[in-house]
Amino acid sequence: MERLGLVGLANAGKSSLFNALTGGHAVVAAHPFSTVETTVGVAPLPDARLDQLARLSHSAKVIHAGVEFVDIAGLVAGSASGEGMGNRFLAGIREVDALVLVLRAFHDDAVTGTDDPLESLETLELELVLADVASLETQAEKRRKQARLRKDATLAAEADAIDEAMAVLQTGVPLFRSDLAAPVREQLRNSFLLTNKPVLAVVNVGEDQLESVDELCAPVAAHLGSAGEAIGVCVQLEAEAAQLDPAERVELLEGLGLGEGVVPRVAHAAFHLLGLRTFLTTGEKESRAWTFRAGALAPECAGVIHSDLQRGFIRAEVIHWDELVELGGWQHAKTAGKLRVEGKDYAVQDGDVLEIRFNV
Ligand SMILES: Nc1nc2c(ncn2[C@@H]2O[C@H](COP(=O)(O)OP(=O)(O)OP(=O)(O)O)[C@@H](O)[C@H]2O)c(=O)[nH]1
Ligand SMILES: [Mg+2]
Repeated sequence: MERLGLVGLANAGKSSLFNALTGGHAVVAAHPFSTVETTVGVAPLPDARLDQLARLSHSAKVIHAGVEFVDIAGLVAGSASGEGMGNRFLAGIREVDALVLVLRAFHDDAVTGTDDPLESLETLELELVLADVASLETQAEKRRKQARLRKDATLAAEADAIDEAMAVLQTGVPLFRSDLAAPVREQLRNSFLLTNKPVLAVVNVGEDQLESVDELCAPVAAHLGSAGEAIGVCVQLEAEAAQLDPAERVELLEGLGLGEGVVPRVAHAAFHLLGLRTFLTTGEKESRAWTFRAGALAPECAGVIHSDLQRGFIRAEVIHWDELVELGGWQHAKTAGKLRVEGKDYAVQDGDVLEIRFNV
């Protein structure tokens, strides 16, 4: 399962965001480096489509998809060379598939550190870049030598990609914000770089800044450009809301004009950042969202439900969720001849409702 890492300077509110996302109880404290061990949790992926299907099918249970987050130790200027939690944060970041950069904007005299989100982003980028430069320095020569000894074109291409990456990193630009071509970034996969992962920024605003969220996010969004989106969240508020029961939570958030809160949007953006999609199944027993990798074919998706369904896959009956809702349910869709029959090479789409025919 792919994971996102929460990455940020000490006291940015990473653990608070983790708790808001997962309803968890990671240690939150006003002092820096309160997070020492990495904590893993699953954030539910709210899905209005699923709720509609469940009503339509009178499902006894509704099961949402989830996305995994890791709360990582905080970073300070100098982390790449071992300051603060140094290696701990580096190892934590290396193991995740995408990064959520948590940038503090809230003011609080009791909490040390900068409240300028762009400054935080620049510090973070620099530390990640320095760590990548250090790791490539040890890899470059080795890869070149291996390529020569084994007369291996793949290794030679990797060595070239390393040189290209190095040239970018040495200008202080992280790979996620560079114009390095996608195939080159793909060739760097074996180099396990920190800045070669997709990113998303969360700007952590205070309750008193709710009115100016857009202004606070703008410089971060401009800096990232097409590299990733910036979402403003009042993390502390939503972390507190996450501890309440659902009715109270909605009342609190709606009272502040936050709707269902911004955290579900973060979970969705994160899910997409990992290249993940959901297909749906619905019936009286349950309506459920299942996770698959964008581009996956029907048998692979069947295998997400159960390996037997993949092994014995015959065909899938498919309809997009909104059409199903419009037609008033599975039986109606069937009678109307609106269920498509798809075979082994059908690429499942986000929001498809499936029923798998199989035989083992
Ligand atoms: N006022 C205010 N305080 C916040 C907000 N978000 C987090 N905090 C406070 O900031 C401090 C740090 O929050 P944490 O969630 O522990 O931050 P962290 O990034 O996990 O910190 P480390 O693990 O120590 O690197 C805590 O005292 C939080 O209560 C916020 O939106 N507003
Ligand atoms: Mg923490």
